[in-house]
Amino acid sequence: MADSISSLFPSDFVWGAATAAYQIEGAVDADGRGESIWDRFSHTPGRTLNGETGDVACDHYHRFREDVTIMRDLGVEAYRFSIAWPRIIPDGTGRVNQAGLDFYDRLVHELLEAGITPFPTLYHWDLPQPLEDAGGWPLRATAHAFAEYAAVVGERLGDRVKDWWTINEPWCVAELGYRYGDHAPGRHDPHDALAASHHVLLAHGLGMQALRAAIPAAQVGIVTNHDFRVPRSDHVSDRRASELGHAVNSRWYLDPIYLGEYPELAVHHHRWDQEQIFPGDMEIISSPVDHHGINYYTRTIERDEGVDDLERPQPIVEAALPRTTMGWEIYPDGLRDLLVRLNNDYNLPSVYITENGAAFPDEVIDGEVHDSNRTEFLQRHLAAAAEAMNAGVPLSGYFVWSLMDNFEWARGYGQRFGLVHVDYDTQKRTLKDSANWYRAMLSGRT
Ligand code: IFM
Repeated sequence: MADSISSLFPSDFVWGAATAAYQIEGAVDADGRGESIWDRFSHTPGRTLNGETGDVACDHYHRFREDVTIMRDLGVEAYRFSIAWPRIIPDGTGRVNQAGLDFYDRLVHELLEAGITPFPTLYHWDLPQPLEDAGGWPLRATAHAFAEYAAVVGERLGDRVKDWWTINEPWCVAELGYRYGDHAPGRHDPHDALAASHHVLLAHGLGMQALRAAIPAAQVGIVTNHDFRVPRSDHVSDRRASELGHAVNSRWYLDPIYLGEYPELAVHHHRWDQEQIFPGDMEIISSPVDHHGINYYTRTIERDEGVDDLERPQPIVEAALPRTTMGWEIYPDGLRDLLVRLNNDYNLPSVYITENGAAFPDEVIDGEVHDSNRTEFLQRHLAAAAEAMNAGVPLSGYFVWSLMDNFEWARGYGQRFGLVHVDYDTQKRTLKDSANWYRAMLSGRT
């Protein structure tokens, strides 16, 4: 089975693993790092499970060499990690902290020595707290601060790093951070969420310009998250609800990038007056990306709550699929259908699946972790990805989320997504069976 999955993909397909800075690095006070919104949020009582924080996490800041060695031994070819803005520019703008840059320099060096291609993300949610104090993402100036930060990082690492992601999951930044308050900075303001979403997209566009100015050969793109929307029934009102969900969750970010405008359906739904859009913004946001990262975990079944159940036909989808410990249904077909739909709608550039994986209640027993559920999850999603590729989606690579267990944001350390188990008391890394499967699959490639 291991090598039959890899044989579904071409020989130049990129096989990777992914993490993010605040979820693994720890060392929040090391070498001049500034405070981020996640430091402030996780230290605020009641915000995260059991008050857990990323203060230590996987201590990757000090153990990155061991972690790169693990990746090399697994045969991982590419590593998607994120750079912590507060390590580089602790106040968000202005003074550059060379020691922060030095850390990523060492990491990139180690990766390249191991034959692993770095695919860094500039923003995976750890906004410098001083920028939030000044207004955060609802403020236009934050997008310009991001471009300044992108230029600094590009100039330092661009001689060795060619593949870049600007922003991870803009929906989460704007909606979880500013509308629902589940994530840092924990605000609840629909108006701010809309402003944040526009400024995050603007930051992406300005960040691309900055990276390209610093690195002529840069390949730059954005990473968006999508739960595949499925109508509960074939009833017209459910299908409408599903389209609205898709417009709010996915088109809100993809239409501006590929079509240069926000989707009217969702603009109307949000009653957004678009006052934050300045002349020229949409041209900046829609300047062509070199590649696109898609994060996929599950589906959402949409229904129109306004219609009496008795009026509708029977559901055409079963809602009782097995779930991960996140409570997310396991629905591999959604990955195929999502990729095919997005490619039809936008004629996508080179696509990477930049996150896909599952949290399960793993246990170390006699030094081993028997997570056949995770292996099966990955196999089924890879098979679905191959189907999408065969249907014409220009798929270039796949990154498992995640290389190792880590801090799952407001859900703390209870959710284990890793190929590698982390004992948070001892920092011992243990390869799970899924990691051994991934290695066997990669070694069987032709
Ligand atoms: O852990 C997160 C990651 O930071 C962003 N995408 C989803 C993952 C699982 O929730």
